[in-house]
Amino acid sequence: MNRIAGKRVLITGASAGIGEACARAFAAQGVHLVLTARREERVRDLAAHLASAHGIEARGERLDVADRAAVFGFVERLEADGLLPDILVNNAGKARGLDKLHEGDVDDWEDMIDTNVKGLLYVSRAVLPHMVARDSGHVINIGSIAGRWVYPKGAVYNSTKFAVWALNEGMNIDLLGTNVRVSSVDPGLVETEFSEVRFHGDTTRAKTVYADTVPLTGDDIADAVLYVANTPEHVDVINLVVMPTAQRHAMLLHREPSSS
Ligand code: 8X3
Repeated sequence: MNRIAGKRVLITGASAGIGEACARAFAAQGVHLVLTARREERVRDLAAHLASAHGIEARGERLDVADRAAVFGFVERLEADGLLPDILVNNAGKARGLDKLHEGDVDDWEDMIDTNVKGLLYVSRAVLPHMVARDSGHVINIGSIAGRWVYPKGAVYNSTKFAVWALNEGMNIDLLGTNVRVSSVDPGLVETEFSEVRFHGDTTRAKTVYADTVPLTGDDIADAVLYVANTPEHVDVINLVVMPTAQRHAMLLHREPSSS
């Protein structure tokens, strides 16, 4: 049963990976789109393509979620244009670097904290009051298994995803008594641009992360996000952890070289 056709979803970080897969999945269900990313051309092209392919309304706009003034200005414009979302997918996020804490690059830390924590907060703070006023809406935070288990050299990225876990729980607590739902979808290993970004464009190193195993795809996570979004209003999926069959813990990944 499709309970979301005709609703509007705002997806941050929608130019690639999980965000792009979510955009395609929602569009296929007849959900109108507001797509944002720093790569403006990609979200504009994706929005135009999905609008014509699925007969939905779709807007693609440049937005850096870490830019506080831009986020609040953007949501004000959505309100003025009658485009406030019923569903918010807080997807924009990144890892930068994989280092022992005492050797870490402070610029990498700032980048992760600004996007993964402050960016998610800005977008949520701008959108949630409208959902509370309507007594309806759904925030879906893309967390990570990195927010459940700390792994070597990941302390700062882990901390940002532990923060997402806490914010997801805190938003739920603060919204008790309303019909506004808050969920997190927490992926394990997903093959996207994630590792290329983490390793500052080193594609060879990025490929080794996914070598000889079967990671999740962005589409696998989009499936989970759609499931969460499509539950009836009296159901609130608080956390949904999704991992590859080849991974059972952040530190336990099965690799098996193929014979070909
Ligand atoms: C992505 C999952 O374990 O590669 O957030 O950090 S992991």
